[in-house]
Amino acid sequence: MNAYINRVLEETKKRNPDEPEFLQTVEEVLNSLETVIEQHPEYEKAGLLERLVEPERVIEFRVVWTDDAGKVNVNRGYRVQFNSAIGPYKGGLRFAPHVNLSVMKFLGFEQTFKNSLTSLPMGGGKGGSDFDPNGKSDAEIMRFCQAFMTELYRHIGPNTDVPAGDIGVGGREIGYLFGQYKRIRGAYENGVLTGKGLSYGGSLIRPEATGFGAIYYVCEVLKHENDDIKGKTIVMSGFGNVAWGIATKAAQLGAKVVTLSGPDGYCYDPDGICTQEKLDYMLEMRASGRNRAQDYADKFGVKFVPGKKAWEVKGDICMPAAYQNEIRMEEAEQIFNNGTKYYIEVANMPTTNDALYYLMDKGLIVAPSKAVNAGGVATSGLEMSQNSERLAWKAEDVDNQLHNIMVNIHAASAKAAEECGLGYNLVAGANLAGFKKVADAMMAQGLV
Ligand code: 2IT
Repeated sequence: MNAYINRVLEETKKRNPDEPEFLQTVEEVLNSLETVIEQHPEYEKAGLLERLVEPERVIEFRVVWTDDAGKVNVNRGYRVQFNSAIGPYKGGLRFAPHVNLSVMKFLGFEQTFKNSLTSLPMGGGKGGSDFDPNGKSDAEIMRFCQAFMTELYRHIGPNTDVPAGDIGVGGREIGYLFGQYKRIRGAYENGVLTGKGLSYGGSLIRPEATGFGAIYYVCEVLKHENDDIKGKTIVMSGFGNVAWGIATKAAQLGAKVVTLSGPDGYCYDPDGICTQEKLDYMLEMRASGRNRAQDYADKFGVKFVPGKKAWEVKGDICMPAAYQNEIRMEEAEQIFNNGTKYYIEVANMPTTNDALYYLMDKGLIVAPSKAVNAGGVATSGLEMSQNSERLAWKAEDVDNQLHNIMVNIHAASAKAAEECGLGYNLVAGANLAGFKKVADAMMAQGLV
């Protein structure tokens, strides 16, 4: 291992002892950069990696809101403004009990590389709160969003930092957040948030974009392997917005997603989540706030396996689309033993590093989330363009651009790895390709 990378890794560990998720992603990314760091000794002189792993700014704030019973509640809000070398900070807001500084920083760091990969001018940021939206009334969600934005508004703007949704933050929450931002700012700046409703500046295809983009990326991988998506069986986790987009596009292309999962267990639907009724029901399940996968099995009379993960089911393609670190060594071994050929990460960092390297060593084709799920933020970038033009593009035009972006991300990643002598290594390739633009911009802008 390169001495400079090693030193930065050691220093990062020392400075952030309580941030395991953040250290995990830093390790994974820096491990890929050896060749390029050796080719550019000027990076070390400029302290490039030390700067890259330190967020430009971390904001933590108190969020006070009153629940329907009149009880006062306090949550912690975050916005990590990680890197603005190539554009305003851009990245989602996550509302979930597992949110903490380590999770926010890992997501912000990943976002920096992901956004660079899209080829659009967006820096990396992430935010959220340890607020749990499950089981909350609509009025409670609104009051929480208003309280959250009452602090956040002073840190964001269409040219500064543009948040969006993530786990626990969908169209409804973005609406409440935007309403409060507009009220406080006293100006109609709809470019401040993406994932908006169509009536106030949202983009067609944004809700579908992450899942559609993931399947477009899968198609590029299959093309590279002289294979075809038609007839493929996909084993997937999660049942949120991203999972819905995956199932929808897979069904359109003649593949079938046979599982979905939640905190309660997984459903196995051998016919595939292919009909409009099933796909629509996924959206209902998410909107219900019950956070229960079993509802799908009850509704369609398919098997539900309580307390288990879907990875015991055999399929051609595995697509974890739930949350971070759901694939550890045990699940990775199961996926390998099932004869899976393609392991396509979708959720941000769904795989522990040991499990990730294990699957690569075992010869599976492994695709990293920061490339596979980049269609979501890319389409947010397209929403920003429409807002600044004061125009709304047709669905077909947005979808075509999304498709092109995903084709380019795959091609750029494959090429970057190939050029470093790593072969068809999409994991290293995404890191290398994402790094290049950010590094060039940071070098050009001096010591900031
Ligand atoms: O993880 C992600 O890329 C997102 N949650 C979407 C971010 C965005 O700004 O659309």
